[in-house]
Amino acid sequence: MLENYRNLVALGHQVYKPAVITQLEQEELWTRGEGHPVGAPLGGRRQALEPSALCLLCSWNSGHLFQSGMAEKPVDMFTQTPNNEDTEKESIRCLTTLGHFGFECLPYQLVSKSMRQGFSFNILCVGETGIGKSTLINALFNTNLKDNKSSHFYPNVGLIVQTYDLQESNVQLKLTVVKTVGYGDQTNKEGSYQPIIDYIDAQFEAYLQEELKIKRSFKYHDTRIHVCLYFISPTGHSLKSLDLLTMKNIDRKVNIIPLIAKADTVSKNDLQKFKSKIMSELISNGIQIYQFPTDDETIGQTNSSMNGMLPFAVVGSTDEVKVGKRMVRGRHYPWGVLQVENENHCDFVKLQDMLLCMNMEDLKEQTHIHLYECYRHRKLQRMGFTDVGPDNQPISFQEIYEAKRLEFYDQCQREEEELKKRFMQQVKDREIAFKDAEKELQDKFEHLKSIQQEEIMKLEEEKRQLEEEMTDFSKTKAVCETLQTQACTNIKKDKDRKK
Ligand SMILES: Nc1nc2c(ncn2[C@@H]2O[C@H](COP(=O)(O)OP(=O)(O)OP(=O)(O)O)[C@@H](O)[C@H]2O)c(=O)[nH]1
Ligand SMILES: [Mg+2]
Repeated sequence: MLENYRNLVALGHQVYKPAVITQLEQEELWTRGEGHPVGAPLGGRRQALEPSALCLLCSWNSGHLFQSGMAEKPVDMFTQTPNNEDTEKESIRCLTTLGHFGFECLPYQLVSKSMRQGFSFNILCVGETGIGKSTLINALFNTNLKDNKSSHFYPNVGLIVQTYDLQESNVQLKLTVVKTVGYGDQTNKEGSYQPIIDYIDAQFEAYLQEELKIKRSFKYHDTRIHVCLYFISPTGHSLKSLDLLTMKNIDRKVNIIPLIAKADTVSKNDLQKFKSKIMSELISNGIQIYQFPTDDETIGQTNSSMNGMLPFAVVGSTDEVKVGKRMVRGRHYPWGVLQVENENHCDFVKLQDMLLCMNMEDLKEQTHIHLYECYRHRKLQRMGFTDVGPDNQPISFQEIYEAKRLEFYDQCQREEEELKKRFMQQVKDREIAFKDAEKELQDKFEHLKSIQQEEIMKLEEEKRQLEEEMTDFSKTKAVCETLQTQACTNIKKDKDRKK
């Protein structure tokens, strides 16, 4: 990748000449005339060229770019080469080329573009509360980023995201620092790594969504995590189960650089043993940590030796301490001064060099081409996208879209049929249930009706009997009344007679 900073830097101090120039030099075709340098870019990096030489170069470029026959017979647009052989011999001067030509200057265009745009870098710091995360970041970037101390009483692990615009010389850096809060403070640490995973995935997802947008923003701030500095407690024993669990769960999502924090609290001998123990534990648990790339000629050897020194034992400090006549970054103890930037005292400088000076671009590249790619691959596959069809032949996005549309249409049809069937069945079941209920009600009605009929008949019988009784009673009453009247009449007659 041309944007690779290492390439740019490497090209910045390694000057290769295109083969054609070397050939031209050998053939001593260069002539020195009165012409001035033409189109010298980048602050004079390009040295004075003869017009005819430039013209030849132009022709050579044209021949390669457009496949024209011009290369065979270069046209000198600037000077006329004298025909007289003697004059030519006299005027021919051998020049060594001193600078860059044509496309060789491409990296400088990229450098100036990158300088204009600035760089961005995103760091995740995972470590227990108060382990020295903020101090180390401040020391690494030689700044004082505002940060508050966290409490040890958070119920869950959280993350704090802070973005800073830094400038060193004329290089601008947008630095995003994500730090854990409350990490390792809970009694139940089982899900402590989950917020970290969620955050990393969310940044991948945001990038993917931006990539899939029709109208993408070219000023998008990429927040994907480029490196995770994992702060290991300086116990001198071994990794804690939380360290293993977290690293195991995030190692396929982020470049992990393990650090032994507050390494000044461990003795030199213990530190060496601790480092070996940590590495063997990481290997036996199948945890992948970031390896500095060794395939680059310029930095491969240094990176390879640094890989053997992981995990870096770091000491952080924001204090300046006087050592002799110099002020150095360090920590002052009753027994002396620990110099943070002294390689005999700790691995701070190694970390700074590896992280910022030599491998920042590789970390970003690994994040983009491996870690993000894995996320993207899984996500798109889960969404049903694929690069090859069922017959293992390459398949276009359009074809996948069509196939998906048809599949979706079929699925909708199937589901509609299924729903219809289910609905009909439910209607039938309900109908049967209603009919059963209706029949039951009808039977009940008939039963009640018959009971009622019987009751009516009984009551009518009783009424008839009562009416008979009433009739009898009336008759008896009438007889009684008649008899009573007769008796009264007789008594009255007797009385009258007696008188
Ligand atoms: N001995 C020693 N102390 C350190 C080191 N780095 C930081 N400290 C001290 O440890 C304390 C906590 O440091 P911080 O950098 O605030 O730790 P932190 O991890 O950011 O803490 P939180 O953000 O609150 O979780 C401070 O008093 C630092 O001076 C170190 O390398 N060695
Ligand atoms: Mg802090």
